[in-house]
Amino acid sequence: MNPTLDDRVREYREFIEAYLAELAHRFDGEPQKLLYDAMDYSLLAGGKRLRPMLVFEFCRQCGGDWRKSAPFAAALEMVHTYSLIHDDLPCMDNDSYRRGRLTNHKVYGEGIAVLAGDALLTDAFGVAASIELDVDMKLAISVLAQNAGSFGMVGGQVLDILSESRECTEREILDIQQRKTGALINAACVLGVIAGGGSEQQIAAAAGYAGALGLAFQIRDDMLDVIGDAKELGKATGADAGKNTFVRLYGLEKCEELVERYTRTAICCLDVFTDTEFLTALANSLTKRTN
Ligand code: GRG
Repeated sequence: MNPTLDDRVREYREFIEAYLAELAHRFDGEPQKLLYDAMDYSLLAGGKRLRPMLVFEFCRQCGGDWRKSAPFAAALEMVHTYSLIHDDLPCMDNDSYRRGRLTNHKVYGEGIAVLAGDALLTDAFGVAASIELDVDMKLAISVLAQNAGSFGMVGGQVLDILSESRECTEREILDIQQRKTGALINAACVLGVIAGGGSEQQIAAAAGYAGALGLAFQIRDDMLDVIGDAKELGKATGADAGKNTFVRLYGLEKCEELVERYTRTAICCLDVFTDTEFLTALANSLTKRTN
């Protein structure tokens, strides 16, 4: 990215970190403090904050005050963090490290980790509803619910579990990953447009960008499980060996080509926006990401 774009990434990241940290202290006096500690342990552990950045930038592209879209950005990061906590549980992937630190259940135990995930998911809707913009809230809540729930991310996780013992077809893997990873990226882009008061045409364009970007992002994720560095990733590598990944389906070389191709497709969807430099550079930067 060029220096101006780096500055914007830094600005977005600093803003969402401060916003999440402020949310974290709202209930300091409550007796269920342990639950808040567990939620904050994972929510404030960093991460790329890709989904908040997409909310902010799409809001800005539609002429909105991006800072005011923070409740949507935070809600998405809360849903995303819940999914990571649950995904790491012994009954799911049974992982020990995430975002460079011990997984939630390793520190707080399984019961509290499940509940921390539940609370992050539920509280996310309350945070989203606190937005002080004149938005179509019915549409916004349904976008968040559809992408996070049975039709989206959780549905994708179920399809993944159901296909564990067999080799999936290309269509099946695409479907699983569009739900598991793509759905929240879709929610981020579309909620950004909604926050910015964008048109239906802009919602469709944001969804197109998100669909292709989500696939490029997941293919790169599968590659990093093979070629990445655990320290840089903040989690174990090789965890997906034998699973239905894009690397198993296509091999590393074709995966690299596909990341480039889906990234180009994503960028082509941006025509309806006037200033596409940041979203273009963001998509391009993800093709070579190492964490
Ligand atoms: C209710 C048990 C239960 C599960 C909920 C866990 C779950 C449903 C779905 C799993 C979804 C999942 C973890 C998909 C993987 C998505 C993905 C690529 C995550 C990594 O995202 P990054 O790289 O992470 O943006 P950071 O840490 O940078 O935010």
